Amino acid sequence: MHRVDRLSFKLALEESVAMTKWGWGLTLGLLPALLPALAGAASLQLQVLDRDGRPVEFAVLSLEGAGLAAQTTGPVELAQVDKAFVPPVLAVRTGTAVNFPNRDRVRHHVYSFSPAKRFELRLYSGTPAEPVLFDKPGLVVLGCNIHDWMVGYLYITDAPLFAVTDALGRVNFELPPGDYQLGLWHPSNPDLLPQARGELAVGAAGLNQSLSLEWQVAPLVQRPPAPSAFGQAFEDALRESPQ
Ligand SMILES: [Cu+2]
Repeated sequence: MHRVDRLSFKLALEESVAMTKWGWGLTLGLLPALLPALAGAASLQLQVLDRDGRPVEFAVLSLEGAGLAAQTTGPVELAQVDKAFVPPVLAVRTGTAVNFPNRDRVRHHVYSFSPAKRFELRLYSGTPAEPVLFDKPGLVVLGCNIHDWMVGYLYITDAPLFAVTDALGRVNFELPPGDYQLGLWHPSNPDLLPQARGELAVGAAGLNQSLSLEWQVAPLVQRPPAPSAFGQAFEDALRESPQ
């Protein structure tokens, strides 16, 4: 009895795999017709390096130019994990709502005093019921009232295309060949201001370009400062005192 059941289950499974394969073939065949805008897309690969040639992670690269359709952003989140903002840099389009889930067992109190968005999420656990709407372009620096060392950056942009560099300092855009104005922002930028990086001519064969910053970039760190001797003695005294 058991064996028969298993056999029929296996047959059903094989049938569904075959269906999936067939389904894929059909989908792939239809894709070019459904996405005419991407038919002539070229690949633009950019890599950001610092003065010493080290890859720069968490740089925001943005592109503007005629014929670029604005990319849509779905629901977005910027979490708190191990008492740090994750990711430490998030780029979103103007008008995006962002959730700030707290994945720690301690509570956080997230705030910003930046002109692009002043807000405060009072001491909380879990995910606040309402996301925060970022309706003006600009930079929003995030902090936590409880953990002074936590710092995060929300880069809000009107640019139709943008991306944040990975650990190798790289981003990759698929876009129609053309001329584009490139913008670059990173928390190490002087005065936290974005930089215009000139025009890029992307041909049908695509473009692979590296961009060098004129300064050194240290990795972003969100960790409590090492306790001083006094601080440590204070902590120890707290731990030993009867509650
Ligand atoms: Cu906190």
